[in-house]
Amino acid sequence: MKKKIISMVLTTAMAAAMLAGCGSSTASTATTSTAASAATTSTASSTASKAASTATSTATSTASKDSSVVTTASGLKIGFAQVGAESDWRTACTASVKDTFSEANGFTLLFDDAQQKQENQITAIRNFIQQEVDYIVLDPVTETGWDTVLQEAKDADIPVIVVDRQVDVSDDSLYTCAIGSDFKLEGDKACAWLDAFLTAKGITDTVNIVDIQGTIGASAQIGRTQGLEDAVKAHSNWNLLAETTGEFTQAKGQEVMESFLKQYDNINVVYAENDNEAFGAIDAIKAAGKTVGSDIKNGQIMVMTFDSTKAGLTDALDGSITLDTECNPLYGPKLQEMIGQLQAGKTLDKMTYIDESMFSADTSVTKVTVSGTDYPITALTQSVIDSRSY
Ligand code: GYE
Repeated sequence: MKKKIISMVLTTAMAAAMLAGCGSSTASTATTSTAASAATTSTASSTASKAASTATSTATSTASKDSSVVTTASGLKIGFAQVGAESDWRTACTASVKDTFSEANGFTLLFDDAQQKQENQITAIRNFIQQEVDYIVLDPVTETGWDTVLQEAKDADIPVIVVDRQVDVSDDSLYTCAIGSDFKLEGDKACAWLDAFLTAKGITDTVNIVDIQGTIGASAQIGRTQGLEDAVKAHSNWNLLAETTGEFTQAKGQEVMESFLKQYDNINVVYAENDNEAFGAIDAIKAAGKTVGSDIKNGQIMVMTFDSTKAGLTDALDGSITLDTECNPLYGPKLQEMIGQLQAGKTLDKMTYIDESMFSADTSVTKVTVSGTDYPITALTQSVIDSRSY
């Protein structure tokens, strides 16, 4: 499935560095990005219903650099309902969670790979409830359809932490707290970059765009697609030719791109909603005898994408991908920190968004501005890629 073999197993030193980052502002070894950390947006507050009262763990509290209290919370049984193994991003996310909640760190982790099927995740959560886990961590395939099973978890008094993607439930007390990406912002930033890039290159003619969407109904798809659709509405020369899901996989991304290329001979920009779809799209473009790259005036097809895995950034360095908007999968240490805080009876923000960067080897745009905030574009070099752990 993967285009390139990349090391998903974190080295001991890297894992140690990540764990040492708990409670401080860095959970990633990447110099240009923080993983699950700094930028937090609070919409409401919550506490874990049973966390403080049933602290079966060895709750070792230490003061972190920013003087918040960090509890290691080892000794707990954690159920993790993972989406699947559809992408390099997902593999890195799984590795981060498994490394953090390892036996060596004193945890029992019940891990379930749902193969991108919500019904499998619902079954997994019911199994976690039966096994009386201390916490359920849910990375939901899609946003809707969680009310019943989350009510069951609540009735069993098991706190649920939603990670990466979000849930859309009628009663937000059905989960304790959430941490993830602001996917609409990712889409907005990518489109602000496209706007600035076209301006920098003096391109005012019609720009024909195709969108290879993620799994329909997943937060990552909803936000990224919405960002593009909003930008298309705001630009009279942006023409969205087609939108089709590539289900966040390389194989489906390739298939969708092949079909787009058969239907349209005027594609200028491919907006792939993750790296793996971009890899598939690049293969399809090359197989059709066309070239990928940023010179759209001269017939190249430009590929923009999301995730910024090492494999994605490697393609971005050679110009096959022109922009890669980061989405950071290293959630393990941050989840451990959050659980530790819940164990200590702390109140956590209901929603925490993580900070994310953007990467391009093309330096004609150095920053974009979205809703009054500036976001720098990191000029991609081999050392930027080498400094990343996924
Ligand atoms: O972009 C994609 C993965 O939910 C952010 O899911 C995640 C997305 C990520 O399959 O590669």
